[in-house]
Amino acid sequence: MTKTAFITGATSGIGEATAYEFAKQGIKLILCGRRLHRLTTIKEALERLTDVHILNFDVSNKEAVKTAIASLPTDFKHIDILINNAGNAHGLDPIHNGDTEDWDAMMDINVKGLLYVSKAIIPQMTARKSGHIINIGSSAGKEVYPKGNVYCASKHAVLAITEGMRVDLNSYGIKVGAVNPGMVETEFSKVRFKGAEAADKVYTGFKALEAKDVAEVIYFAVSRPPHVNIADVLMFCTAQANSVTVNKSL
Ligand code: NDP
Ligand code: 8X3
Repeated sequence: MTKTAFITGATSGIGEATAYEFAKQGIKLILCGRRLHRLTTIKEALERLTDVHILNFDVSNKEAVKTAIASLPTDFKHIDILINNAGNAHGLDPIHNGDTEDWDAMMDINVKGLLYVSKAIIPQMTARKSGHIINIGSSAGKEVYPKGNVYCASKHAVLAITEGMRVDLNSYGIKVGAVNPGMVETEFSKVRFKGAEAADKVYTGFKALEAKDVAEVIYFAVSRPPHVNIADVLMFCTAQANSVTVNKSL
């Protein structure tokens, strides 16, 4: 039977690449994000491959999340796969200089947004005793690097929530896992540095992961047989060994 996937943050980077990867495999898609024009363009491109519905909302707005998910048409209401991907880093500052607006954005989007979306979708999975949730964490959820403070905290929270979900949803047969990439060349650094020049330098001198590399791992996880759950993946580009060790001489 054709499966339906709900992907947050599908307007760019890892979420968009995952939408393409899933579409190639004929998975029906519900694509979410705040930039409507991007959603529309991606829907037009992917509709040749699969059925696509778009939802334009901010994951950090609790009411908007509920309204958007309640508005799904009948043929998109049954969600088999949830990819909680929406999120970003905002700023890269030592803790004593951090901007509270950035802190709010990261906790509201990366942590609370993930919870709001999950809360709206999990009840149908528990009712059916099936489903698959993949949360996009980060290497920043496994270690803390200088100036990463609150972003790292938000991704540590994503990992704790993932483990909590896996435990609480265990008796319902729902698969829960996390995919945790290191540096991926997407719009991520443009958002982190608010479009400033520093963003251009982040991926120079080495070959970072591409969004597609992560999307392929996500598809691998969702395409395992029913008895297999990929619980946790940490992936780096070859040049990266951990958050602070990147070989730029390869
Ligand atoms: P991008 O900036 O390319 O994509 C971020 C996506 O999240 C966009 O589609 C954006 O859509 C969406 N988004 C951001 N804020 C909100 C919001 N408030 N409501 C709804 N959607 C939102 O970055 P990536 O693809 O790299 O990031 C995707 C995920 O991967 C994030 O969780 C990030 O933390 C994680 N990650 C990224 C790494 C990297 O190095 N790039 C490494 C490890 C993890 P829109 O603006 O249209 O709303
Ligand atoms: C993104 C990877 O190293 O910029 O989560 O935090 S990093």
